[in-house]
Amino acid sequence: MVRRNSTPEHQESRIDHLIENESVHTEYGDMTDKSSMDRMLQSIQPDEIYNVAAQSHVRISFDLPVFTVQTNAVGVLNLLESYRLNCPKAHFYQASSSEMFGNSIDEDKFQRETTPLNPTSPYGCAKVFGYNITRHYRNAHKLFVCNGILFNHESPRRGANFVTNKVVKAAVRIKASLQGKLELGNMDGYRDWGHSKDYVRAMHLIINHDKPDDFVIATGQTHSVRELCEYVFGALNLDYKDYVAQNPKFLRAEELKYLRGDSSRAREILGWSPEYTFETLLDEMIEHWQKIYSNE
Ligand code: G4F
Repeated sequence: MVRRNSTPEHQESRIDHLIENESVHTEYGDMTDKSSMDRMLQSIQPDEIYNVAAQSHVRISFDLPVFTVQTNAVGVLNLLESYRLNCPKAHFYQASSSEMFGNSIDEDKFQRETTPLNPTSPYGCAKVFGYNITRHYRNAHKLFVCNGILFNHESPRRGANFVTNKVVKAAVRIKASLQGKLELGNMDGYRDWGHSKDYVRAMHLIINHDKPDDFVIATGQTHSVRELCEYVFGALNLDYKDYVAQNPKFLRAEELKYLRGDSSRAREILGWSPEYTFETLLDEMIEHWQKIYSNE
């Protein structure tokens, strides 16, 4: 499902290669327009529904709180209702998020399926509603619906206003003398960063498990934004301290300080484990931007 965009070239640009070989078919729809989902689900009668639609940028959710809630919370309810009424035999996956934990941490310094939800952003609050309404539809209507509680997942395809790709792109440009400095927000936040390929594999395992359930997906390792800068600039033989400055415009009204996920249940029950590490993920992203700038 794709949203209408005033520049049609941008509509499907990131999946052009799939559309060209006809392995993907798209339809116009919008999470705030239930009629668009009714039309699609009635005619397609899907086996699996993955809801990964969201206003997914946490800092921007402070600027667009109402839109974020309409899309990330009410949008989930729209889709669940349309699914319940049009194709209730399908399996349904909801993209829940580690942002829902906010600053809640278990005593052993991990977050897991039983950790209380205590969100610190409009995005996190909306995701908590999406998570709870999904569980409610499972209990009340006996539908096959599940939540993946995914920690941060990245790849070269990540938008460049998220911190991993922002840092990698800037460091490669600085190395090539195309840029002088990099401005960031809070450098002392910790995140558990994994690779999107590993996490999408987990989504498929969750939706195909023999019973509907909720699973945390995470690497179990955590690093600060400062450590991320140290690694990326270091890989290019640069010292991040010479180039990185703080700009308050990238700070958040409330910061989420520390994420580290315990994905033991997914590992034991689904047999999932990540193939990428923090280092191999970042190496792949560095190589991606180096290729782009060496061509230019
Ligand atoms: O890359 P980020 O913007 O990701 P964030 O906020 O953790 O959210 C991502 O992960 C969530 C899962 O936990 C998803 F649900 C969500 O959709 C999204 O994919 O920021 C990561 C960290 C934060 O601590 C932030 O404060 O980087 C810090 N940061 C420091 N300077 C920055 C910047 N983040 C961004 N985007 N831009 C900066 O300049």
